[in-house]
Amino acid sequence: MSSIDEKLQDVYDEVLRRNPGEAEFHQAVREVLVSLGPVVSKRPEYVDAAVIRRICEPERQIIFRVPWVDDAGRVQINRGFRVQFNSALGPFKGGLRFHPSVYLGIVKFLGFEQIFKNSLTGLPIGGAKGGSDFDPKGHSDAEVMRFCQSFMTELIRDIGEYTDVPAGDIGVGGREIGYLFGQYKRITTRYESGVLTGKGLTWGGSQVRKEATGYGTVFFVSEMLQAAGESFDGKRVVVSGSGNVATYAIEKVHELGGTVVACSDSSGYVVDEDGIDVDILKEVKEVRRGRIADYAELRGGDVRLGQAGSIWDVPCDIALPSATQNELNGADAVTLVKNGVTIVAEGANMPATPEAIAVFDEAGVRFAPGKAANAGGVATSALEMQQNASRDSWTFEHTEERLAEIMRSIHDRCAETADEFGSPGNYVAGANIAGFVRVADAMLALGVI
Ligand code: NDP
Ligand code: 2IT
Repeated sequence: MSSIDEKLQDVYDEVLRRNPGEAEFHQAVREVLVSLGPVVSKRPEYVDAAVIRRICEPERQIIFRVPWVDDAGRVQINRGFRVQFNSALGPFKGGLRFHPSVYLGIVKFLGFEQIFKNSLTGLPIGGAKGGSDFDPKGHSDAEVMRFCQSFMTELIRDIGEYTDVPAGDIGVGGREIGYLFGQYKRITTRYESGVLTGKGLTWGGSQVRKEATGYGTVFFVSEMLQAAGESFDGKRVVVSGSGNVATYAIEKVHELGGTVVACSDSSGYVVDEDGIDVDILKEVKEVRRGRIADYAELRGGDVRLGQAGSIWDVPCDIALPSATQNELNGADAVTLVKNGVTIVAEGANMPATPEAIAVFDEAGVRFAPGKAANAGGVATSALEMQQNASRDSWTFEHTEERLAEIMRSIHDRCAETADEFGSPGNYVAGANIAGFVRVADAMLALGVI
């Protein structure tokens, strides 16, 4: 794995010292610092004005108690977080994750990634992330509603259309955003649509936001293919996860002529050689809130349910890890390479470990990092904010075309920046540098704040 430039080593040491025990945050910072070596050689002012040190320290971190009453009348306590990382480019923007694994280190890694991702979109949005260790799985709608109302009752002090605009992430979809927005509206007595994105279409949401992250990831891969004179036609694709990002990535791969032969959840994976049936997947996941085994049962036929090994054992041309961080390790990467993978693009945030990325680099596999490949979700959130601000709503076709354009421009900017800084074909370097420079220049202009 590559190393950190000596001019930046003390920045990284300081991050380790100030944020003990936050392994995912360290990993995310390290990856960006490794890419910035060639930038600080050309632009020493980023080091002199402590821009990089400042970018590694969140502007504000909020941790709060979330008490709620379950269906049996017992009091439950969860912990809520919002890390407002950087607002040089616009109001803080980023999702909320509800999952039992959530702690400060996860929220910080996601918030840090969000700064550069949001910058890459070219839209005026800063970076943030939040969430809770609450697990919506296994709770009734009424419990989820009471939890969301309690969560918003605290979070409300720190968000707003011009300050911080949350959205969904793992465990937070349309249902949760609805309960959160309802409570915000009730307490403020204002219909301030622009305070949250990912809203339903009848109450301020945007067309294509639900589909945007998965579709955007596939548009990004389509650009990578086109750059090499290829297309999705006839490609065998594996997508991990079966949530929001995975479902719509599968849908778009099929529209573009590829076949997704496997997907998963935390209980296992399914292999469907005829192509995953997206209608059945939606029925299982969006309607029944079921497990991946239910897909195999509903679909019938030759669908294989994999519980041993991993989804990365399934041979494919293109892999789209779209579940969670560090779900694809070095050994998985070796298997994928042995089975002939040519492109890996991250639908999830940081799903490939540094060891896996090194294996792909070594083997000449084209690799797209999440902060570029999955930026379509937050980009369409910014389009939702535009529609809310102008009290307008656009058609599906127009919004999807805007998304496709944004993904094209992110792809091209990453490729051109990688060339400019001496790493042709390296989308990680291109994304980190292009994302960083836009934020860093804004921070220089705004002074030491
Ligand atoms: P969902 O909650 O809709 O789906 C998450 C999927 O990943 C589920 O299939 C889930 O399985 C699986 N998963 C989650 N945690 C784990 C785990 N610890 N181990 C194994 N499987 C796991 O979330 P999204 O689809 O929205 O998010 C997926 C990824 O994409 C995340 O990394 C997220 O940060 C990222 N992302 C999301 C965006 C969005 O707009 N929603 C935008 C950009 C990135 P199970 O149900 O069994 O837990
Ligand atoms: O990781 C992400 O980019 C998201 N979860 C979406 C954030 C957003 O504000 O739409």
